Amino acid sequence: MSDESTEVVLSLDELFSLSRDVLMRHGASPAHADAISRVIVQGQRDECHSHGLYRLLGCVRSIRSGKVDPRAEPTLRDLAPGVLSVDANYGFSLLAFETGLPRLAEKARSQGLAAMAIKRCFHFSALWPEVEAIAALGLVGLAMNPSHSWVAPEGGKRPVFGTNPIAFAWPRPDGDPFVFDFATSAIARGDIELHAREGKPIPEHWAFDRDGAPTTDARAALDGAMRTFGGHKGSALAAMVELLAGALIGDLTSMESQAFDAGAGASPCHGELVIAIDPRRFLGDDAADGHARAERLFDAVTGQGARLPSQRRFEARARSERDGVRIPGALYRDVLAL
Ligand code: NDP
Ligand code: PYC
Repeated sequence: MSDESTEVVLSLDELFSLSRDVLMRHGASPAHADAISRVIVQGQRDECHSHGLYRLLGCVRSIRSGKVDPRAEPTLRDLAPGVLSVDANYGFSLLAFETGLPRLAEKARSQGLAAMAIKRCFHFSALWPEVEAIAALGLVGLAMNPSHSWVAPEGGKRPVFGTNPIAFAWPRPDGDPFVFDFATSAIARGDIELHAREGKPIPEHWAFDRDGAPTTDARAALDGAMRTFGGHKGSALAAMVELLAGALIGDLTSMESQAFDAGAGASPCHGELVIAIDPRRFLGDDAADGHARAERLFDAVTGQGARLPSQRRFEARARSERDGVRIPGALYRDVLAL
């Protein structure tokens, strides 16, 4: 079906129920179905189309591949005063994140800074819901993970890195936090997939075809190599994510995750590194001053007409909470077929 132009409007509750029903029908435990559906609803609500309802298709494909355990229960381990790990036991990542978050926050409050290694998880989601959840607790959040080796290093043409997102959130005393969340590739792979689905060309700087030539054909890009954002800078950041959220935490790099998949077509399986920082431990009685300084910085950005990252999302959120979410007709039918 190609008529992505027709749309279906659903309330956030209707979307949550739809997602939950589909996941439970495919064998997900209620805990996984809830954790996944919460994030799928958040993605669609904030009009992050590559990481909203579209992801449900990948979740079901991953379950059908037999690689994921959709009922796995995460296990939490304290590794050091400021370090914990949550083993997803080959389930999806989101329940592992929810399981570890309270302990991560507790450690950050007592140590000033704490890190959580999520291990052996199937990962399909955007990271901003996680760093926003950390900021909602008054903490600074940072998260990153590898994916599959789809991205060529700057200067090369063969895939090595994942699309390796980095997300950051800074809590603000009033209103929404300062949040950014981006792939270290020129664009998330999910966006190229959506272009392929809709038969739309992509910008030439996003990817090479399998012969190493720049391409505007989304399918050729998916068969070839994606490019990093910002040339050598994105390339170095992508490598950092492989090291911090792969080698350092004892989990797979994107090349290893791709090999582990062995052509099954499941979501990438690897680890994730999540860091929480308590500003009060750094600033003590001067915490308000630190926040005031941050606000002056944000004012200097918005005061000249530039926007803060996530502002588009927060506006979309308000719209969706009021009017419901819009789902492309073809996507809606694909989901109903599940
Ligand atoms: P985008 O390039 O769409 O956006 C990146 C960030 O930049 C967002 O925070 C966005 O805010 C902000 N931004 C965009 N335009 C502007 C602007 N003009 N001024 C200021 N800020 C701006 O994201 P990507 O395609 O790189 O990634 C999309 C999603 O894919 C991410 O959420 C990421 O987590 C997810 N992803 C997940 C992976 C995984 O392995 N799980 C792998 C790769 C990506 P806003 O949203 O408000 O526009
Ligand atoms: O869009 O690049 C992506 C992606 C990879 C894993 C989940 N999303």
